[in-house]
Amino acid sequence: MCQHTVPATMKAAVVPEAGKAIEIKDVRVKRPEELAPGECLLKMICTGVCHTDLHAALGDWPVPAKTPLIGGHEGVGIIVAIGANTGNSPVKIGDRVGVKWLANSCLNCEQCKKGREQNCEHAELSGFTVDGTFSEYVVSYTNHVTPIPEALDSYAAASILCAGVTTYRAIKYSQTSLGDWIVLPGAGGGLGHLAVQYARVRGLRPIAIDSGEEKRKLCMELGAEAFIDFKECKDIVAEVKRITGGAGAHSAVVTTASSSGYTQAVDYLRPGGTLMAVGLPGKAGLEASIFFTVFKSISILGSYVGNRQDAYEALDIAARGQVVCKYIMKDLQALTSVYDGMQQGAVAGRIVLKF
Ligand code: 8ID
Ligand code: ZN
Repeated sequence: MCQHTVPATMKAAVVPEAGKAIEIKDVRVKRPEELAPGECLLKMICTGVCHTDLHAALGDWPVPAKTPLIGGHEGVGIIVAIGANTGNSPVKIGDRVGVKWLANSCLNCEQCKKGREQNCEHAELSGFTVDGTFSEYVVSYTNHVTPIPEALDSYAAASILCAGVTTYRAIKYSQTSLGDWIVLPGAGGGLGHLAVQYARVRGLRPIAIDSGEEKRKLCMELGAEAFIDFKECKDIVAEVKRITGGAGAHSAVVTTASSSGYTQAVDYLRPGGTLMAVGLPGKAGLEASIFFTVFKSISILGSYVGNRQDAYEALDIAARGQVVCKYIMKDLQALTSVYDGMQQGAVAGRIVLKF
């Protein structure tokens, strides 16, 4: 039973139609008695803002989001209700949990059983196919919400649920070993600044690529061994090779929202290197020389968020203080200006909205 009094309406940031201005308005809250089995209602504490939310609001991906849409998929809240007849819930009312991009999956298909829950054909995506975390209350799913470790405050935990999980998994599968060089285009952004830190936790040597003094300072403080300003450097390939003693890097994990972060990667990787695609420009192809991809035995891989276990592991590392999200806190009303800043590349680290 729900002890919390759930109000009739809540403030939410609504995208009325792809590409249209966001409206902050009152919308109806689903009643606890209307929750389906397996659903839970969260009273939100905060949510991070990911560049994916901006892609979704603009409609610039080949797969469209639902509209009207409440975006957001890096939120932390308290469970205030669970649908009647929910069997074997791993969480209970009062638990502090996170909502990640993968809101729900069937857990029974081949992809789910292989641990690639994010590729489940029945997957529901927070802030994309179902309403997300840019609202005071959120409906999510008991099987997929992520318990937040006690040692981690909610604001520090929020962006681990997407930016953290995603970079944690991408680096885990980047085919790198202790002491390897890893290039991180987009390192000053939300995903990138966590990638620098997860790379260090794994014993890698990060070369950060991004632009501007603020991002340089952030990346170097977080453990990058070198920083390349992509707007100033005339020859990024030569610079990566110089830093790595001539041979090039072992891996590149690209988290830029534009395709430009991808273009030099095959050229600055050493033979046997791995290009891990993470950033999601909607329309660009991957321009890689077939000849040198073969000749240098390059692996090109894609990495898409993470499963429930990745979320647990990424949060656990953060709870032990090894990875720290650098964020600025704002109100939900600031979302449009946050998107403007993101589009200009002016956000170093993350913005977290509090409720
Ligand atoms: O599962 C996934 N693969 C996943 C999960 C979450 C997010 C993918 N994403 C995608 C987002 O949809 C987006 O396309 O990753 C991308 C980055 O998300 P973000 O970190 O939330 O975006 P940001 O904070 O704006 O950071 C992007 C950084 O890239 C830099 C910018 O300056 C910014 O700091 N950048 C750009 I744009 N072009 C660059 C370039 N050519 C560049 N850095 C280096 N070289
Ligand atoms: Zn995201």
